Amino acid sequence: MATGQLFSRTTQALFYNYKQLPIQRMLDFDFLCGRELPSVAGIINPGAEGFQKLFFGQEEIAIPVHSTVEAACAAHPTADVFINFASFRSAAASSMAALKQPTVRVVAIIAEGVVIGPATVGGIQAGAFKIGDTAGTIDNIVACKLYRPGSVGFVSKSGSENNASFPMQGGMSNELYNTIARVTDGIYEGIAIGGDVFPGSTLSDHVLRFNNIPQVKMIVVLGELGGRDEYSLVEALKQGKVNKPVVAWVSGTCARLFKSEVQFGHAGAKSGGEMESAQAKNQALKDAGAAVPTSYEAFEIAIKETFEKLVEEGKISSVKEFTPPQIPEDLNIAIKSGKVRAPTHIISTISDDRGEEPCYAGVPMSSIVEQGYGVGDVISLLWFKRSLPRYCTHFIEICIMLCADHGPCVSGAHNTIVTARAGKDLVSSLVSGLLTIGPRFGGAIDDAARYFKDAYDRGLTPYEFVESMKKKGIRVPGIGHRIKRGDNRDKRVELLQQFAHTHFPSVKYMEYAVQVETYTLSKANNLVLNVDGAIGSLFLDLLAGSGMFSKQEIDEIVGIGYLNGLFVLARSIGLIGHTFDQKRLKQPLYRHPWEDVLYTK
Ligand code: Q5B
Repeated sequence: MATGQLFSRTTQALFYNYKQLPIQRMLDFDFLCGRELPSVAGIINPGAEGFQKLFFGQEEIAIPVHSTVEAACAAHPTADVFINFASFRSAAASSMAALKQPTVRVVAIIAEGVVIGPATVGGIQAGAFKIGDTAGTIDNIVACKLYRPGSVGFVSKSGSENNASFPMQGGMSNELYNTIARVTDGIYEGIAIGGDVFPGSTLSDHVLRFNNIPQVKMIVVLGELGGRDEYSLVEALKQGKVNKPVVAWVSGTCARLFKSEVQFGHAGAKSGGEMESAQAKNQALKDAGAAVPTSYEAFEIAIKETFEKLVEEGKISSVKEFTPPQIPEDLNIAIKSGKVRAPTHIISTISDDRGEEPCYAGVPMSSIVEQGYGVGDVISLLWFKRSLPRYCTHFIEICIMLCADHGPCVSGAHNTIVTARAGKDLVSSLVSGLLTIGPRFGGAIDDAARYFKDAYDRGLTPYEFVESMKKKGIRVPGIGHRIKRGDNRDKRVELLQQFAHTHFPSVKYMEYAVQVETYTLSKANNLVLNVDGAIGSLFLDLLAGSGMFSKQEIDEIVGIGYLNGLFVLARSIGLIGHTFDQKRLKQPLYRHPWEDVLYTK
């Protein structure tokens, strides 16, 4: 790299703090310039490791993420620029860590308010390398022809993109990039040193650097009131250290219109004493040989005249122009602006969390709370996509309460207990219990509803129904229990039946199930209507009697099999309880006793 050059087309940076947008803008700039190597080699995101996906043109690339500055520098020894997007709180520590690395040559600190060094928007070498958000949008970069090098070295104090508190300086780098592109062949390199009190580099540092870069034919300087930085440039000019034409302007001449000292946008930009005024500094630069206009408005003309003179003198030959490639637009932005349409990959009809508050089947959360909805209402919205009458949602809640647990000895609880005692977490313990729910245990509700409905709707007598099932070798779902008997009925079944008798308009399916039970009990004392059979038959009555479902919808609900969901949901409550119970009791690993196993050949 030539003396004075900070960057080249192969420069790579380490980027501190994961900021998707500025990194993507750097990569978009790379693509625009036709760089082959992405300018960001690695990202440092304290505490995180892995990769971040970003676009390089149309392709996605994975940029490595490191948790420390040291690890990033070790992994990318040729990345010699450190771009620090840390907050002002952590900017100092991370910058110091970078400065200690032998591989790091340039540190750009974006944070404002650190006083020493930072508050720069960055810098750019046209056609080669760009720091973060420098020069704004791709449209602006193209308009300013920053995708290919020109002949102007530009250094400013300000880099602020949109500094509302100091409109004279707000976005000044961008404005000057535009101005320079309009009246010259464009920027070779542009640097904003930052507006804090003690910048990491000075205006004259960069002017002297530009003086050594052969491609830079003229230098444009934009200073600002406050501080004495411009005087080191005055000295350099007086000592003849700069032999390229310098066009300079120190902004902030309006400060004299204010009666008291004024703090402009940057920490360093306050009017201070006479020496630090914009007028004094402009005069000193002029006296030292810089072209200094009489006002900011005349700055553009001064730049133009200086450039045209260099062209006349044959010191600038015409730039090789090329049309930069189009940066593919991000899909989300294109969709938002209505330019493209894209198919969705998921359809959802039950809930929506995009608005001000989440909605269940169109009912906002606030209504659910304010109108005193219960779990049954939420189930009716999310499962059945409608608000069911109160007796229906009450029935659902009773099902949930009655099926929440049935002691530690049933399949599900047993599995959960064994799993919890094996030291597994809540979800594993819960899931191992839930996995036992099926045709024999708790998961017979849907089949009970299917078979009872089919038999009843076809007008089969209980005898015909049970015997036809026997012929097919199928146990009647909803009938039979391991411990309940004809003379020891399941209380849960009785409670559900009582509720339905009181509140349901019709209980025809339940009555049919009871007739089936009467027949099966005549065969064996354990063949009672069990809790699955009671819920299955009663839910058929709810669906048919509530007037809220069409015949087709009822068939769909029974066909898909919604109703086992009631047992799964309910029993999760108990299984979670069993997990906590075992953990609370600090129960050791479960081992089944040998005595309880029949060992046989
Ligand atoms: N037999 C539940 O059987 C059980 C028959 C049948 C015709 C039937 C059995 C069954 C259908 C599925 C069902 C839900 C496996 C049950 C639940 C939740 C729970 C659990 C809890 C809780 C029980 C003896 C003789 C044999 C069989 C015949 C039995 N069931 N015939 N239709 N349905 N039911 N499940 O006691 O001639 O000797 O060969 O599969 O509805 O899971 O509390 O524990 O809240 O946690 O083991 O309530 O009924 O009887 O298999 O020895 O059979 O009866 O064919 O006849 P058992 P087995 P045979 S509620």
